[in-house]
Amino acid sequence: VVEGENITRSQFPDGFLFGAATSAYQIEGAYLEDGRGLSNWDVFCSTNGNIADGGNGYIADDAYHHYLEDIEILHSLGVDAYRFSISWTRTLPKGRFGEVNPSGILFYNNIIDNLLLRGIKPFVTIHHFDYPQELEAIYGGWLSPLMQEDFVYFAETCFKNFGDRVKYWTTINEPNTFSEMAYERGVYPPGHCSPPFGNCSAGNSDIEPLIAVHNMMLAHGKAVKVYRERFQAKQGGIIGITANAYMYEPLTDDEIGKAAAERLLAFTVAWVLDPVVFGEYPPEMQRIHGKELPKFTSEEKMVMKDSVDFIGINHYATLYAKDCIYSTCKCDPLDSTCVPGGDRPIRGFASSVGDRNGIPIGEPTGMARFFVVPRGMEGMVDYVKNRYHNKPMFITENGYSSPNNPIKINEIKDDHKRVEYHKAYLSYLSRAMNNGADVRGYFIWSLMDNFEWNLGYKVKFGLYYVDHRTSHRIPQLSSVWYKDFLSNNANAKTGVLFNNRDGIN
Ligand code: GBH
Repeated sequence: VVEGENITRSQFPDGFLFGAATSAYQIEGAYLEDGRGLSNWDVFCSTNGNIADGGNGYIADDAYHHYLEDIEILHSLGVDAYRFSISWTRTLPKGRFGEVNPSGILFYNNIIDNLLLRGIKPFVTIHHFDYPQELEAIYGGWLSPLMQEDFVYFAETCFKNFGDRVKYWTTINEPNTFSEMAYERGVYPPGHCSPPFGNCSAGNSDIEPLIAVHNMMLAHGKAVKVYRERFQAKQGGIIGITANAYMYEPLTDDEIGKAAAERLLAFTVAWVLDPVVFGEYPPEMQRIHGKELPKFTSEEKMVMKDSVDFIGINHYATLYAKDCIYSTCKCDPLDSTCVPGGDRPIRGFASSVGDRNGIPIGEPTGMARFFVVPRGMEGMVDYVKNRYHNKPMFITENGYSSPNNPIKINEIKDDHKRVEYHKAYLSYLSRAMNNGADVRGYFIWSLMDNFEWNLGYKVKFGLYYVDHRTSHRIPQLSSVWYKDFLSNNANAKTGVLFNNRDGIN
């Protein structure tokens, strides 16, 4: 890719935050230590077959014991900010049905204080997919409206304990992803699914994903209300939400194709962003869903409307949108990039596919469907800019997963493709900003390889490789590049082969 060859930090405005991101369950480990409670993921991982290679987050990157080292690494990279999440079960082991765990509070205080000592701004996700199993057992997690109060209590606990020093909050990471994976595909806990996905023991309707998002939306809105009424003036921070945001391009260059792409964007990105800006679900969804889409009462609308100071965008890849109104969306069983079920209302009668006439939309990566399409960054930022009147945005995740193909083993050792990816995506981000998009920061997913949910440790996004025998963090070429980029020395040689990872064949 030549697209990003000349990108430098100086092309971004002063005060723009460059950072790296992680989440609690994916890195911390120490799942039984110091009073932490069991989470939905701990339990889900204990059932054979749920996670690739029988993986789990019980030790993960052992960041619970290595956080000081991680902060030194962040400092050596020269990042402005670190995006991490708070483990709900470490701070409130039984949600609002138990005590606050002092060791959990201490752990995050230590992280925050040490980051600040190193001049790194904490950028905190309150909830990133993991919650107390207690809440799943008592009333079925996000399917219950009661979960809203649990989240508000958790968020309040965070504001109260950490808000004097944390100036950037996001409430919930990717409600759209969690809903799809947990209640439609059945691959995240609690493993509910709906046809045509899998043969789950529980769940079986297209309604569950809609209900889960509805409860997450209201939980967000109510937590932001608490922040604004009781903390924001005193603490002076800003608060937002983060959406998973694939860009969709029309599979066919006609009106039908364009409409399919618009529908897919509305049914994924706007599904969770329209409510926090306009106080309502996208008109596109309201039209198609008729009565099954939950509604906000007029009081709830007031809570939801303008409930973000900024929009967080997790953007990795672009797919084609295939119309399923005028043509059938049945998948070729050999096409691993086609998402079946596009002919259902919940996906807006559109399916997302990775190729056109057998030609992939971009280079494949280690993660299925994460094709490298740098222009998609500009497309997504423009979409959010136009739809939401240029609300301030942060790119809260953008990252490249190494191909996990033994034939390409050299690429795993020398991640120059990750470097090319970031340069190219950053140059399209800079183009969007030159055209007026108000983007305030950019976080690389991820600081280090970590527990990639249902995919276990198979897929690696890290600037650092983690040797799980020793928990050593080993720099990749991309970490050298990022450091040079951040010190505005982007022309520094990044062609050196970093070949110091033994144990990989
Ligand atoms: C983000 O999700 C998450 O916020 C983060 O925790 C995660 O580590 C990161 O991206 C990388 O994936 O092969 O069918 O199991 C992005 C959206 C949705 C992408 C689920 C991967 C798995 C598809 N993710 N998808 S599958």
